[in-house]
Amino acid sequence: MTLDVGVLGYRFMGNAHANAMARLPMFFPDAPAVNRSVLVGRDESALEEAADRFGFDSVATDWADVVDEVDVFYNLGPNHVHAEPSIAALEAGTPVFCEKPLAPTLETAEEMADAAANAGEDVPAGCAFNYRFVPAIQYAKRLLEAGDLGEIRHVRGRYLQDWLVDPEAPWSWRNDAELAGSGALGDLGAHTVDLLRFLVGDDDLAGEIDRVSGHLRTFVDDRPVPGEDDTRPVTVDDAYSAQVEFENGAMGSLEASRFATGHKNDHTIEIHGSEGSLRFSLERLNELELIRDGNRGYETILVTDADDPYIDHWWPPGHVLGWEHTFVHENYEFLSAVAEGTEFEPSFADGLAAQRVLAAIEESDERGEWITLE
Ligand code: SOE
Repeated sequence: MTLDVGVLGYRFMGNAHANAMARLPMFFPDAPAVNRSVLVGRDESALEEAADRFGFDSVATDWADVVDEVDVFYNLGPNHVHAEPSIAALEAGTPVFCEKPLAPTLETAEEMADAAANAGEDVPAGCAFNYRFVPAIQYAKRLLEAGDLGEIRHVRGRYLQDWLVDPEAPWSWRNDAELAGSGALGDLGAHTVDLLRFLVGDDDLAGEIDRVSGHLRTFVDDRPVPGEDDTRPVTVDDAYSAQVEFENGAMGSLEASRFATGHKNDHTIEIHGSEGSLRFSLERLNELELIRDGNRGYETILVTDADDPYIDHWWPPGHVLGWEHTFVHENYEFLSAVAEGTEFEPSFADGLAAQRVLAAIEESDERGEWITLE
């Protein structure tokens, strides 16, 4: 069986997912066969060029012509186009893989999760939180599930970038509340919240995030519009921080910024339990730092052994993996779920759960008080 895939979006994420699909037959021969069937976008000439480069058979300028014609629909467009095409695809019984954050607002995320629930369990609806598929993160999850860190007390997550530190950096949809929903909070904080839910969200670890106290800040209010002699207002946050409390009482602190000078894509997670600690940084994604067995300092584990998650598909031990491999792994899992008609995680329900935390952080900032999640 070959799955005909339709993909909306042909820029950064379109490139990353098309690359992943192209790698599957070579490195994951048990993955379902995939035909990169149709690439969807608005600018026809840019679309044609991308389709040629990414290996798609055809292009379309209207997603409505595509969602019920393909076996799988990927929604990799900007946040404000996540809801309508994804819901239409699910209503047509077409499985959907949608980029994060699930939606610009909590309300639209709820509508998307409802559409996924109505489509049924054999129509997977996945939210593309790719960092769950870093081998070192999956290794960390195994340790946590085995109870190696004991009772979870502290959880820290920060995601630092610096591409807006220059006040002359151009305005884009990512700076607009209508188009993006939020700024660093949704774009980067969504990844952190999802990773923490993945790692410690089980009831016998820390559980879900229960209440939050958030702080958002915009440092530069207007930015130049590319190709125009004008500026546009920035209506989203440039940075956020939050204190959170988990169901089991564990304390968390979260942070993300687009103004962290010198940090390009630095996502760091730290967890302290009664028996040990762990630390992960995306800048050293093949490594996991661990304190166990009463050690007084961190030991560094290189997560590239044959029996480490996903590594047997790639290279011999020590031959490190990179950022793009996370997309191959998530595409493998998602497309396998589609072929088998089984559930996939992270699902739209996971996307919605992350969105609830983000919305509470925003509400807390507005109201100046802790918010308890419902
Ligand atoms: C933003 O700069 C961005 O591209 C995010 O949108 C991605 O989700 C993240 O993985 C890298 O940074």
